[in-house]
Amino acid sequence: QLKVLDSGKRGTHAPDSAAVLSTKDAFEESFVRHVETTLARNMYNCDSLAAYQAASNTIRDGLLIDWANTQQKQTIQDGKRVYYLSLEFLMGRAMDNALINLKSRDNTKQSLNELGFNLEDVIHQEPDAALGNGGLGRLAACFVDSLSSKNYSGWGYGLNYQYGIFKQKIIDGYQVEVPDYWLKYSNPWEITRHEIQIPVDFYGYVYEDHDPNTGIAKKVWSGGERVLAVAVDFPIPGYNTPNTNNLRLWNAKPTEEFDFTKFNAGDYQQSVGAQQRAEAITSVLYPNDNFESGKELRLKQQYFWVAASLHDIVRRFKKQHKNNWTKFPDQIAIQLNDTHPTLAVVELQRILVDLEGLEWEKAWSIVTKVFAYTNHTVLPEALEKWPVDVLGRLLPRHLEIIYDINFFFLKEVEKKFPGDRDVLGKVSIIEESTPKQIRMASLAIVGSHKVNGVAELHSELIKTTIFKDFVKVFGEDKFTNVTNGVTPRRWLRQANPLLAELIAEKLEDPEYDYLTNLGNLKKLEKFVNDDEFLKKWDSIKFHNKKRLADLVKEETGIVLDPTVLFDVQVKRIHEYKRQQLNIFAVIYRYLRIKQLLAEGVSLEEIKLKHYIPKASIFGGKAAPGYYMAKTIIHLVNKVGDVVNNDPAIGNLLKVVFIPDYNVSKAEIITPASDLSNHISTAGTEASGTSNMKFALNGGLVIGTVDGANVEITREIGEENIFLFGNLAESVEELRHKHIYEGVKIPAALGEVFGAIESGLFGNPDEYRALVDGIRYHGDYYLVTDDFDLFLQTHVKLEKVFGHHGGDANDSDHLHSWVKKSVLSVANMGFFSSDRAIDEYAENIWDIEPTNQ
Ligand code: CJB
Repeated sequence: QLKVLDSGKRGTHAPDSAAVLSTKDAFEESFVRHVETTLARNMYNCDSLAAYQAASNTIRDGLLIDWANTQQKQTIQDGKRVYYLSLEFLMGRAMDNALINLKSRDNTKQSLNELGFNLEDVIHQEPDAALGNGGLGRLAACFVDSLSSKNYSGWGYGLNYQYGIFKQKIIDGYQVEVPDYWLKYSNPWEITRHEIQIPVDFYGYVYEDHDPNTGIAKKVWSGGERVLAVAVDFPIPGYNTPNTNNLRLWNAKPTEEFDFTKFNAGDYQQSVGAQQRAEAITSVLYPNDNFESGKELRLKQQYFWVAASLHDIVRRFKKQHKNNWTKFPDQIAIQLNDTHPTLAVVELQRILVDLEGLEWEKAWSIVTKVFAYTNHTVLPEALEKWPVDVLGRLLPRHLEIIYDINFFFLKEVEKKFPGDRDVLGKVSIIEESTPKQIRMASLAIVGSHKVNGVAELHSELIKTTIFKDFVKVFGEDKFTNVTNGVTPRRWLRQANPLLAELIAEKLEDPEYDYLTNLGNLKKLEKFVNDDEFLKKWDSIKFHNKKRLADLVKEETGIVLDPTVLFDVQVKRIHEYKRQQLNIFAVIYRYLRIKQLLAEGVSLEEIKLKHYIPKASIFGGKAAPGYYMAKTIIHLVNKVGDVVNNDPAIGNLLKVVFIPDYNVSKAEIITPASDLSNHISTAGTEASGTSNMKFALNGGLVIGTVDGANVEITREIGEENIFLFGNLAESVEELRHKHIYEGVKIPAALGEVFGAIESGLFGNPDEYRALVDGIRYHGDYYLVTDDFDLFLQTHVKLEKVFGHHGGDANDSDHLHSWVKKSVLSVANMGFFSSDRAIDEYAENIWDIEPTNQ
């Protein structure tokens, strides 16, 4: 089968994607063919949606050629491959990204023009693939892009949810969730592999049997419910390389068995019940970020996904290497993206011991060489635990194996710390609570050879807090750091084409090679005193701000003046991310402006002496069950209603909540920000990745000393970022103080609370929990401790921004703010996800790029 390439006619196929995508004739011919055959329409009856479908099918044809060649090449080279297991892949739109990576954007744009379409309109027809909640899922999407772009052999494995993250509507200032049925039209980017169907079992029971040949006892898992996992593949093109990896997502389908007893008894509804239950497994993404709700269906999703993925991996291995199990860790690395796929550890042990007949120790030594685990949070509410009885009912054999893993592990710990009950209790995979629970992070650590955090500060924190007892047991070396990164293809070239072009020109890099060598950005530093360059840079920001103002107008009706400071906070809404701190500061600003006006100070004078004009722009979804986050959204919207409709304020202040923040909107918002907020309570944001995207697009950052802000500061220089707030090491003490001495409300914040309680933003009862949580319940996220520091930092940074007024000749603004913007971009090379993937490859996976 591997000889296909030189086996006569069977080996004749297009050499690469270029065949369909590099000339206008080829593109147009394929486009028309797809309109007429795939879509069964004609060119006279072809709207933008049909044009999108025909264009994407054409691009897909090209991608599939590269994809097939890549798979064949990787099989022949037979090198080690990494599998990235993630319950979320927040991919966004595929078309523009594919065109950029295949370097076919210009040709496609021209071809579409000739056919009477506009590329931008066509691109906008595509729904976002929103199979993720936020940072964790978007990181996975950046990582698969980098795996392909850096020529690694690396697949993603996940679930193909029918409903991705809900769409957010804002009605009367409240978040309303609407289902995201993203597969309304057929999805041209997915290829269903009907031939790859893997049975996955649940429930049932375990009995002991004896091997008829050896007489050795073995465990058999039997009975229960069977569901089929059907593979759906998404080709992932690399940038400027034919290397095209695979993202394989699973669909759950019923087996063909059908309950005829019930059917014959006339209960048709009941007889299809099992079928419906099967499909429910992959129907919806759980909409929580940094929170585990512990629902049984979620556990079912996890096992369904890891069982299908592992059987697929093992099947592929056996095809090439038979039962040569010692080779398994030389061929395969599996990365656990958070604890969600931790059952994979147990499942591989089960496959090797129960199905392949390996001895426990031998199997376990293979398992621990294969897996590595990434931790993304220290928040206790996000750490996964499953009640023993729930897991035992769903997966009886797995529960036994977990107990065995724990038994052997604790025996080793006991040897190292004889008689130390305390350590044993702390590292045990089983928490002796009522009910007993399985600690998934502990299982992931025990089953992996490396554990990493996602930014330096976070990786240090996990070693000294949540995992400190494991450091005692395994030593420091098992714990490492890989700072996150973002793909510059999407987050610079695609989101900000004008800036990407200016950079290419300055770097004398017409092929945009810097997009895979992001360190080259450093060369921008030498233009930092070139006024012409600074003006051009600033005019691109202005253009991007107009683009965002258009979006805001369309979505909310609010008119933004693009000359004012755009102050942005877009991310999931969470108390620890502290959107409340931001909106409280906005309220304070409004109250002060009103007061100055009341004292007879004119708007012009306020602008010159007190506050520069600005727009505070918010966006982000709250988990549907997260009351406090929803309250914050409501407050932002109500503050917007008051401020934006106050004729006395003019353009001095606007407050906007952009509904339904998603990847596509982020591509418009990110390049348009002057300033973005990354203001989590120190020690709570593991890394953050939007901070990287904003800085890479020339937006300055206001942030706490948290997550990747620390490394961004190191790279770009502390004079180019606005840091404030208490440090992670003070957090514990401040929380104690709040509890034992009471919370002290700073005067400015007191005024804000007063305004809220006066009913200025509607019924104050609506905000009671938010305000009282700070005033009476310990202010867990330290809003009171950082509020004045936040205000002071604003005074400082707004001086630097100056009275820009959109005037490209404002030399103060140019030589202060814009210069910082350039220096920030010039030093962001480190935060490419290519660098992150290279670090994983070298330090964790032990894989090399493939030959192209
Ligand atoms: N993260 O998005 C999530 N969801 C979780 O449940 C846990 C963590 C985020 O992961 C990102 C990627 O590593 C981090 O940048 C971010 O700080 C973290 O909150």
